[in-house]
Amino acid sequence: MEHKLPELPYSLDALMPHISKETLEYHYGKHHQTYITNMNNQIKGTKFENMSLEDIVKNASGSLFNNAAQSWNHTFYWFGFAPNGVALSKESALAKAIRTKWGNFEAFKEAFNQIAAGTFGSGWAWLVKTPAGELDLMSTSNAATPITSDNIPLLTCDVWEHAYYIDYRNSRPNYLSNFWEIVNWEEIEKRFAA
Ligand code: MN3
Repeated sequence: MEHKLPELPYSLDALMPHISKETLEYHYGKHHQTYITNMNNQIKGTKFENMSLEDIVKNASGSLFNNAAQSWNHTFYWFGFAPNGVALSKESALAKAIRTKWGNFEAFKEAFNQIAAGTFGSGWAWLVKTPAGELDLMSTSNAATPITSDNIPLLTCDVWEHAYYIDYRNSRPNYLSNFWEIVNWEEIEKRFAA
């Protein structure tokens, strides 16, 4: 089975000015595509050939794990965005869960930013739902992903330099402050309710 780069639900210039068209061209069109191409080459003729992407991530190791997990992580990242973002509905179950855990939305954002800024080198910051149904934050290194754990990912921020170097150079904090402007909370709420 050939895995394909998923079509984005918005155009390549739709996340401007927070993420440029050039970043999308490289990050989605080249980096994400390369992970998928590498994975497709690596699964040919192996037991992984007809597995879903999630099953490959959960069963592979080494280089195949890295390419498959990066394929999955990037799709999850892109689908968490909408042009100019969609606000979190204050009375939603997710908004209530955020207030239960962090007191208010600003404190949650601050805690998430700390996890994202504190991720050393390349990795991902995650808001997850734990098996107890509570919210938590995680940082993963390189390609590592919560879908190999019992936690259900809800929102992620790619903190590899390739995610922000074109737009923000070395300033991960500037990228993070713009990240919040494009989060599609309607989608994150759906993931929380699923
Ligand atoms: Mn990336």
